[in-house]
Amino acid sequence: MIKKFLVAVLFISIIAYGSADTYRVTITPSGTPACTIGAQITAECVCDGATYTSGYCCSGGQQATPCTLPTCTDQAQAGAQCSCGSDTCDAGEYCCSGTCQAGTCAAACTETNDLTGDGEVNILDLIMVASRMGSDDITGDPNCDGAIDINDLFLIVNNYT
Ligand SMILES: [Ca+2]
Ligand SMILES: [Ca+2]
Repeated sequence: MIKKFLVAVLFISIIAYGSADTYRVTITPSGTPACTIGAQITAECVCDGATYTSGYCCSGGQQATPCTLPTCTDQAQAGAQCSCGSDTCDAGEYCCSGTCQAGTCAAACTETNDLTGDGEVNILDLIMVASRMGSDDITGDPNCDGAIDINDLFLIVNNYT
């Protein structure tokens, strides 16, 4: 009876394994989930082949102290905890020139009437402003005051090349 059951299980396992790749998930034979590498262990998980409930799961295995954090990509959202200059960003935060913040890094506004950067102030720059009127899109803000308004249009017109 047990033998038949085991054969059946084996048979089903082979079929499931061979036919449905999508069912394959990263779990260990015991069913314990794998720890997130680089993260603090808050629930039972498997790190480098062993099960832990505390400490940190680092690339070299579990340890009591925090792992050496990877360096964040500057001006980008952190996918996992990382080092941003002297600051440490959590996953989801943005690393902006050495400081972590919740929102996207503010792009620097450069005062210029040549918004398109083609060396001329012409209809294309006027369109850049006109199409962004009323917004706070700095790509259409020649005087960098944070508002795209009639003054910006005049700036372009008055500096037309
Ligand atoms: Ca231009
Ligand atoms: Ca403006």
